[in-house]
Amino acid sequence: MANTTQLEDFVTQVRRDILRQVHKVNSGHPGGSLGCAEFFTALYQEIMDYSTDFKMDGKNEDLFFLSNGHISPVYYSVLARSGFFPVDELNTFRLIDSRLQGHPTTHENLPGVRIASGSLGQGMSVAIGAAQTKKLNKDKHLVYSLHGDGELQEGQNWEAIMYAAGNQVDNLIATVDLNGQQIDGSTDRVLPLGNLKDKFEAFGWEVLEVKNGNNITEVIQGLQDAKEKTGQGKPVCILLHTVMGNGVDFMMHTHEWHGKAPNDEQLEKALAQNPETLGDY
Ligand SMILES: Cc1ncc(C[n+]2csc(CCOP(=O)(O)OP(=O)(O)O)c2C)c(N)n1
Ligand SMILES: [Mg+2]
Repeated sequence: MANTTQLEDFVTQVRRDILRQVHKVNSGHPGGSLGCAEFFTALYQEIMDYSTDFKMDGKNEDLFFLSNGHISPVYYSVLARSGFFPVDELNTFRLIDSRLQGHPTTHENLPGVRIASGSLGQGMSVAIGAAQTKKLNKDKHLVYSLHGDGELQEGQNWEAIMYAAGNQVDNLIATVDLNGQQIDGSTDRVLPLGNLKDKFEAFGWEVLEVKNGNNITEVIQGLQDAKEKTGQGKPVCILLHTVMGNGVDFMMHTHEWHGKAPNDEQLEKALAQNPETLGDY
C-alpha cells in the first residue's frame, strides 16, 4: 500500500503523461483524462486485484472496462505505470501501427485492454456480461467499469442498467465520471441528465457518491465503500464528481479541452503546474 503523498505523486506524473501524449501528436482527449487521473490511480494502485501477466479471459482477477474510450491517455499512462507494458511505449500514442490507438482496441493486443471502446454506450453491457460470467465460473472477483456522463445519453446504457438490476448483477461497480461536460458544452445545455442518483435507484441499483473525485483519499474510500455494497443483490454505481481538465488551471471547468491538444506554449505552462515525480518516459 502506498501512502497519500506517493499516490498524489503518481497522479501528478499521470497528468504529465496525458499532456505529453496528446501534445506530441496534436490530437487526443486531455480534459476527461485529467479529471479521471485519481480514479485510475486508485483503481490500479490500491483497489483491484489483478495480474500484469495479462490473460484475456481474466479468470480469478478483478476486471476493468473503460466505456468512454476517448480518455485513453489516462488509461494508457496508468496501465504502463502499473506494469502492463513499457512506459516509453507512451511515446507511440496515436501513431500508425502503435498498440496505443486513440481509442483502445483489442486488435493491437495491448496488455490490460479487453474491449474496444470509443463508440460510446457499449461498455456497461460488456461489464455486465463479464460479471455474469464470473458468477457462472464461481469466481468471486469483481468487475469495474467507467462511463462518461454525456455517454449516459446513449440509450443502450439504460437497457443495460435495467438488465443488471433485474438479474441481480451484484458483482459490478460501475462508475460515472460526473464532470458535467461533454464534447459540445455542459451536459445541462446539451441534454440534461436529471437526478442520476434517483434514476439509478429507480432502476434498482445501489448508489454512492464521491463528492470530490479529484481527491485520491476520497476516491479510494468511495471504491472501498462500493466494494462493501457488492454481493447484496444489487449492482453498485458510484457517481464520481470530477473536474474536467483537473490540475491544469486553464483547462479546468470547461468542455473546450474535451478533445484538443495543447500547443508548445500551453504544454509548457501545463507541465509547470505538474512537476515531474516518477520520471517522464
Ligand atoms: C456512439 C458515439 N456517439 C458519439 C461519439 C462522439 N463523442 C465522443 S466523446 C463524446 C462526448 C461524451 O461526453 P462524456 O461521456 O461526458 O465525456 P467527456 O467529454 O466528459 O470526456 C461524444 C459525443 C462517440 N464517440 N460515440
Ligand atoms: Mg462528461
